[in-house]
Amino acid sequence: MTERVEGHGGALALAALRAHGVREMFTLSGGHVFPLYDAAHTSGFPLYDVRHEQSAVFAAEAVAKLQRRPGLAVLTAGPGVTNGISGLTSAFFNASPVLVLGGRAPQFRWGSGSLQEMDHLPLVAPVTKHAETVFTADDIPRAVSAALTTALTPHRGPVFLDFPLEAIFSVGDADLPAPTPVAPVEPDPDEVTKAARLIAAAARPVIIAGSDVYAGDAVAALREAAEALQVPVFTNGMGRGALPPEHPLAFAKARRVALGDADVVVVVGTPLDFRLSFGDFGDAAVVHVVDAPTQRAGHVQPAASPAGDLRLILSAFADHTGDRADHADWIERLRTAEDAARARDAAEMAADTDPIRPARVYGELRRALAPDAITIGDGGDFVSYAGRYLEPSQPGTWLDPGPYGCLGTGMGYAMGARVSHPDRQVCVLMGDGAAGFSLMDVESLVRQRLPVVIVVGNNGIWGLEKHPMRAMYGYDVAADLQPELRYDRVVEALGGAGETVAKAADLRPALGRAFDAGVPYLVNVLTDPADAYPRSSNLA
Ligand SMILES: Cc1ncc(C[n+]2csc(CCOP(=O)(O)OP(=O)(O)O)c2C)c(N)n1
Ligand SMILES: [Mg+2]
Repeated sequence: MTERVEGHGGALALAALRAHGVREMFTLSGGHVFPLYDAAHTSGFPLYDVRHEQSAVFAAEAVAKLQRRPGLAVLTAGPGVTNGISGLTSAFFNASPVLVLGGRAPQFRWGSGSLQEMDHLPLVAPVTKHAETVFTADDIPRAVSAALTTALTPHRGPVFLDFPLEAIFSVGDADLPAPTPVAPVEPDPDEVTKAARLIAAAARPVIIAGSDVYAGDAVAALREAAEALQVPVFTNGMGRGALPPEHPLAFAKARRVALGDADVVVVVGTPLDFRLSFGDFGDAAVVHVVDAPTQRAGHVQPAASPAGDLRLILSAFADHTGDRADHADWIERLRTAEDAARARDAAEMAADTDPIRPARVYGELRRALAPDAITIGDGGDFVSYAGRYLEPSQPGTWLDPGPYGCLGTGMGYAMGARVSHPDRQVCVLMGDGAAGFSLMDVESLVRQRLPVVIVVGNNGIWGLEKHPMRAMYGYDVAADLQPELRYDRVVEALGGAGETVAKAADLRPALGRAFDAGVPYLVNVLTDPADAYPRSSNLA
């Protein structure tokens, strides 16, 4: 059944967007996209605006990541689109179903030098699953509908359309294509059985579950597989919290022992990239479970690599009926390592030092955060500490920038998170360096009544760069920021509130005030610049 729609290009686009479950747009004003605003305004479709296009795309990405539905950013022609490219690229690396709609200079005088005239497609094509210029109003519903289906089809990712001025401003009519449900990709059963046998027969297996497990709604299937085969589970990205921290198979801190001694490492729904030593786990056999054949690693030869719907693959693992090795001793060994590391972490999180150590900030935050709080990391070392000390207890609550590692996601992700979950705590953990990329968008949050808590780890440096540079050269340049800068006053000036905390004992009451404030609130924590997150190399 198709529905007939008519109106200007903006109205036609919005009809298709609504049909696909898009529920809001993030944007920064530009005349080239006015018809989309007109359609939203006249039909009561929520529209949020920002102070830099990167925040619009990051907000759309947060919606896509958290709600597993398409997120929409509308960017004006030329500089609007180019300012959104880091966001699009992040969405591409994160497999986030984001749609960016761009304005575009008029086609009828293309090449004559119209305002903001440039061809966006060559720029966005490498970081999108699909990029297209839609030349007539009549064609817009088809193009929007097809683009969204592409974005939602595993392996998911961003898509881009732009509309020349005359296409979006002119009136047309078209059939509104009914959204086609994305059919699950059937995995090759032989490859699934091969993988299941390997895991079941292993003496010391480990599962590492990543973002696609959450994105693919495979959290329950992951748990079934882990429980049925008795395999310890570690997580990263949006996979964090997939097993609650108290689950007997949930591990976070025993990773070194686990990956060092495992004989089979099962990586599910995340690439074999630098975060996982490029898939090199010594003598261990690797099973790489991916949501689409395109995601199989080209640089390693896994022992098995089933590709397809993660729910189907993990459920098949759970149903495996062949021989199974007993993993009780292995699990016990990892639990001992986990408990020892946890005790060390607990001591660090209680540290009463002056200046404050980041660990203590997280010790206090663990008390202040509700189990369903959304936490967002935007920064260097300060966020690495967050990854270590904060343990999401539910999946879909932890937003990091992903493998592209782009600083500046903070306020955009915060906006997307607040819009997605109006009743939950939203807390951004920010380096002082990272704050410079997006803090002006506190103004957008204040104006649109979207309260969030921002905790800045203010060490006065680009810590994740300064420490390695000193280690490498014996000196550093371009790595200092103003010490003890009052980022809380920036937020106050923008209509929010905040305070600076210099003593560990003051953290708890400050966080209490922040979560009660009802406006964007920045807790500016002066942390120790000597504190460097222990890592082998940040270039690895
Ligand atoms: C857009 C972007 N620019 C530069 C970098 C390189 N970079 C990674 S971490 C980092 C330092 C971050 O400093 P800060 O936010 O203050 O956190 P800290 O490490 O001091 O805790 C930089 C510059 C990046 N990842 N993204
Ligand atoms: Mg810093």
